[in-house]
Amino acid sequence: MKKLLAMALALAMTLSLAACGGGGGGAASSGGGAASSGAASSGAASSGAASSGAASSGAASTGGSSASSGDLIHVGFAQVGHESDWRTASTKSAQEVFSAENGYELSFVDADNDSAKQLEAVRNFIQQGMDYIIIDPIVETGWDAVLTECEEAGIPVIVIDRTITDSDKYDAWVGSDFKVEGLACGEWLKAYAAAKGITEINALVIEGSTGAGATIGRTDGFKEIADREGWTILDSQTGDFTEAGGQEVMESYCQSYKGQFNVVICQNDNEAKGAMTAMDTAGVSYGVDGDVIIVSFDANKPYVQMVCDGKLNANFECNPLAAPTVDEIIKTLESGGTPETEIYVTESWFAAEDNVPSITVNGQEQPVVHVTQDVVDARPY
Ligand code: GYE
Repeated sequence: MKKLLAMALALAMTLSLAACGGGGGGAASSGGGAASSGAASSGAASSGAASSGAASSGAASTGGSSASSGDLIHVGFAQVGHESDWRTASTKSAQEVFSAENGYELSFVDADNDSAKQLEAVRNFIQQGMDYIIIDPIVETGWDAVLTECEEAGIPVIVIDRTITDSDKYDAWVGSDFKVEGLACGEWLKAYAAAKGITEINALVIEGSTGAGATIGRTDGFKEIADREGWTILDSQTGDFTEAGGQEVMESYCQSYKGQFNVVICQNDNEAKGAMTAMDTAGVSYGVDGDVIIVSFDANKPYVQMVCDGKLNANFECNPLAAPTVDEIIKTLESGGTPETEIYVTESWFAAEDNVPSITVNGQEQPVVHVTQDVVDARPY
């Protein structure tokens, strides 16, 4: 029996060692399941069960047609923009779920990270008499007037992803607890540094877009742990959630803080990619074998692969697949029911090494997934 166990262990180790080297294959099934279940937030889970169906056209089609095309439910979606891989996954999921095949007609507007354009899109949706309006708010504030107009027009509003803090005139919100993501990042870093014998943290933060709920929550959460632990945050500047922004900020950090930093916190995957390019150019090594610990948020598949390959030390998931839950909310409203007003999507934390198996966030123990190729292969986006 013991021998069998040892053999199984050896096999598992071989598989997990070989795993991130590429290929991976479908042999080992351990680990894969852990990828999408996971600890993070409370509330209802929205897994990535997006149904298939023809994706409607890409960017910026406000759809001039009236809301009454047959029996289809006409939904207007005012999306943030197309700044990141996360955003692409969010848009794709919405286009798949709100398809004609599923009983919807989708009017999709890409607001190109421009708040004025996003407000105008919502006002156009009101004019067009949409049945439902979905908003992923670029910034947290400035919403009460237009949401009042939606209310007066009798159009239910569902907010996804980023939060609105200056109005409660919407029917439901589906998204992530961004502060928990920031706290998780801090708690993981604390445990990781302890495991590695690192006693001093000098961190650089590349923030997301200014005023966005995701930026505010991640910044506050990480800072709370940094303050508690007495870490130094050398600087914190916006990279606007883009690869180019991350690269630009990191280039200037590499000059200003040469030799002074040992941690880089990127508030999304695309910024992390840009930061890596800047560090490559500046001759700064990072990741599992490097001098600098680099972490990211979002955990899109290519970036979980980077964790697997040891280029990123950790990645804190933000699940972009809200659309299936919005579909459920609309069905509830259609049948005269009252949906839950706040629904948190399920998220996991991913690390390149297995030295921090779990962390405690807000008094709740949560697993940290050690990334193998199977974990990467099981990622839904
Ligand atoms: O992290 C980033 C995107 O609002 C949570 O926006 C979202 C953020 C996500 O551009 O990649």
